[in-house]
Amino acid sequence: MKIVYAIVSSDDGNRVTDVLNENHFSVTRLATTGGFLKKGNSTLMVGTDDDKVDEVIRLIKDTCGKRQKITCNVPSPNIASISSGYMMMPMTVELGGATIFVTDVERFEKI
Ligand code: 2BA
Repeated sequence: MKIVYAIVSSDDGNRVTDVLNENHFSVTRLATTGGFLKKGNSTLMVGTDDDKVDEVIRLIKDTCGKRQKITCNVPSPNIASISSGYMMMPMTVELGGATIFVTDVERFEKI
């Protein structure tokens, strides 16, 4: 047996938990904080058979993989708008991604 730890963005935490549950994987989701950015993220713990680990990682990747989004909420530092101070500029930002650890489980019991 293995345990998969997946650190994902808080935005993706709900969705990936639902997807794993729908595919019959048990999940424990922890509210965690990244040590570098000090921002909230989610850590999922998924205990599963060795031969299911690749499926867990594929589901996480399909749901939380890195993707790009165009946002228009970024004020341009250079162009002052005549009416409201700043002009909003479209900008492409990268979302998602997951950091995954897989470890052996020495013993597993439900009592
Ligand atoms: P990622 O490498 O994608 O890491 C995202 C989050 O995953 C991290 O949040 C941390 O919570 C967890 N994580 C990543 N690698 C880990 C490991 N080896 N052990 C335990 N947890 C791990 P943050 O620590 O807030 O980092 C956010 C992003 O800042 C990182 O994205 C990376 O791009 C950057 N970063 C992290 N540490 C850095 C450092 N010392 N110098 C420069 N950039 C750093």
